[in-house]
Amino acid sequence: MSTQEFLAQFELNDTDVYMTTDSGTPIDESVSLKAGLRGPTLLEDFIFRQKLQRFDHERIPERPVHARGAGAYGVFTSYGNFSNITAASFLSEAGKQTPMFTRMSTVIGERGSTDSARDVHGLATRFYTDEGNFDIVGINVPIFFINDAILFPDLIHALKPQPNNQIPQAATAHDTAYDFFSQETSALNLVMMVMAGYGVPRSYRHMDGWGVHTYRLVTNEGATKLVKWSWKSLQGKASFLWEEAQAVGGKNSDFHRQDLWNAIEAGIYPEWELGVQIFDEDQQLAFGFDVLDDTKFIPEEVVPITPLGRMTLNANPQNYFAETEQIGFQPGHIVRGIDFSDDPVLQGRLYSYLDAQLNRYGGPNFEQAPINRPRVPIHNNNRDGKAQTYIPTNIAAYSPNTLNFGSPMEANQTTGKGFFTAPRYVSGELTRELSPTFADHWSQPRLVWNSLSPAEQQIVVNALRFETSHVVSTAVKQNFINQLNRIDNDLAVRVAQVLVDVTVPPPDTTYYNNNQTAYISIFSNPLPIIQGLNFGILASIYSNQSMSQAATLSQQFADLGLFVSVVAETLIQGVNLTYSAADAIDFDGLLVTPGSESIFINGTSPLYPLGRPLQIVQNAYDFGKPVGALGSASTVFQTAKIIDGPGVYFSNSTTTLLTDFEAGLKTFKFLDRFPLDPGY
Ligand code: HDD
Repeated sequence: MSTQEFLAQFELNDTDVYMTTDSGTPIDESVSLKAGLRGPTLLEDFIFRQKLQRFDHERIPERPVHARGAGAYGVFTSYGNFSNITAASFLSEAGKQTPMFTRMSTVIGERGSTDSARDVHGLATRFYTDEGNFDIVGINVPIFFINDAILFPDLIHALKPQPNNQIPQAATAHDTAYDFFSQETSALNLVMMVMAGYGVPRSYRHMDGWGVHTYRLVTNEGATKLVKWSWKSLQGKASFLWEEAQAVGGKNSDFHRQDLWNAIEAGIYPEWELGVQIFDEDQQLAFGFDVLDDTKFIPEEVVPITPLGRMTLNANPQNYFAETEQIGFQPGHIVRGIDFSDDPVLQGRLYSYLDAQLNRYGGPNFEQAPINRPRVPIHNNNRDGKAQTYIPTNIAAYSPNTLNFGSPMEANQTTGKGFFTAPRYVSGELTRELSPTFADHWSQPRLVWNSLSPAEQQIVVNALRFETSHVVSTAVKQNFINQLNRIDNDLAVRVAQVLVDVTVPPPDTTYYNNNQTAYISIFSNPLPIIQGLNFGILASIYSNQSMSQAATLSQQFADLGLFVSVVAETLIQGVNLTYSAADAIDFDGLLVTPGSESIFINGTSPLYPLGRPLQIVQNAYDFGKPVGALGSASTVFQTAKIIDGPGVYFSNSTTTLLTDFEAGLKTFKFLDRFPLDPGY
């Protein structure tokens, strides 16, 4: 059954029908029942009571973390038969397709917060396999903040808005967050990555995903390998600059949600490649750290990724609440052929997600919501509870039984294709402590720092200056600088420069190293494709030349697969965005048309805010985007004081501009525009 067919059985279609109560009685609910025309509303009015009561109960608790997100349906296609490494049925043959739902999210912000907040981003994927649901509940970086799940409430309490005033929303730039980061130093690795651009992805489509923990793959015969799950975006990785992310947050809180929705509606289906880093059971301590410590990643040079298949997101949900809000991912949704590791964070997550779903739904039958139902029948002795929607007919709701001929029968490794736990040796004295193999919190943040270009290192410095400048406590700032100094003395010195009330200790070289990996940098790698990026053509309705050029260019750029907006003063035919509404954040690149120059140079008109057209060009340049002009419109750039340089394109030929912009959009950000600290 296709996803569409499966969902169709739960859809409510309200076309050409009369209004009814929830119990099916046709009604008029547009006005309440009163005692007399001007009299009070009656308690008898069951229509009024039901309508209000249903409204009062519309909300369920938002997710305690990852409250804000967006999701879509898709399909997973296996590249081959991987039964040599796993018995998982969705990986059992080339071309095998499995329906999916994926939800992307920020972590800290509340349900109504902004998409572009600087944060780790969730990428939670559900495979509706023919042997049950399998969830990889991952994030866009290969590591986590903490290495013991018992610290999760501490982490989230420190990062969420402060308890006294609920400030700041969806931001780590405050005292409690940096107090935690400087005390629970396992978080430093992730903090470095978030500051290096992973915290502000250009869109959900432009981020990778990771399962983070070490998992096990198990074959039918019981042979095991350890793995790390990876999702590589086939759109490439791209990020905002921080100034841009803040502008996006103010102008369009729904930027990521809208980007995903628009791309899917336009048939530009985002894709990710699923892969695994595979290694042997006896390599758990072979990489210089413990693979059970989820604050460490295995560089891809050390263990390359083996591709397994491809996820294509190809359908938007029809109802945000029923589908995106009600999906309840759990790392404990696992299938035959996959197994857990002893990672203490994974172990804790196996409890917490089930508990969180129970709280959100108010009962145990949440797996019966259409979005949560497996696409295979379920059979067990779980019974009753709130909102049971099945009608179990077996009176022998226990095992073993004879009255139902022993059914449902227990399935195991040899019978019934059951899930089986791979044998793993566990032995030791009970102990409330972390393994010393988890103790190094500084070598990998150093590796991250080493792997960034000078321009990206400047991005990290600027980000940490921003964040720590918001910290009030001198002690917290000092503690954090001390920790940065254990990663890199230059980094500590540069961040401390703006703080003045702290001192940088002499270099603490204990963990300094020269290791690098080529896979961390976001900005050094061009995008493989530009389909689905936004492009602006700036025009003026007062110039025929401008409008006719805009029409031609609009078609040519749309042919590259871009979402093109022609911007002008009013929404006359051929214009789809006004200067009153447009902003540099609306475009990944923009082009000014000849004939429109005067509105950039004079910049005053009652039809748009003062100076807006020129401001759009200046901001686009300041946000590192490719910008350009056709023919005489290059004078606009002199007015904007933008000098010719990489990513600035002037030409009389539209063909040349098309080629330039195609390359420019792939480069995506021109970081050479931004000054480095003196000496770097
Ligand atoms: Fe979590 C949601 C990812 C550690 C407890 N988590 C949640 C979501 C993602 C992650 C993507 C949103 C799922 C969705 O879209 O509905 N979480 C992670 C990753 C972690 C991690 C990659 C570490 C590697 N999480 C973690 C720990 C705990 C939790 C250690 C608790 C011990 N996470 C939750 C939760 C949430 C959740 C409270 C909130 C709502 C939900 O589960 O369904 O249970």
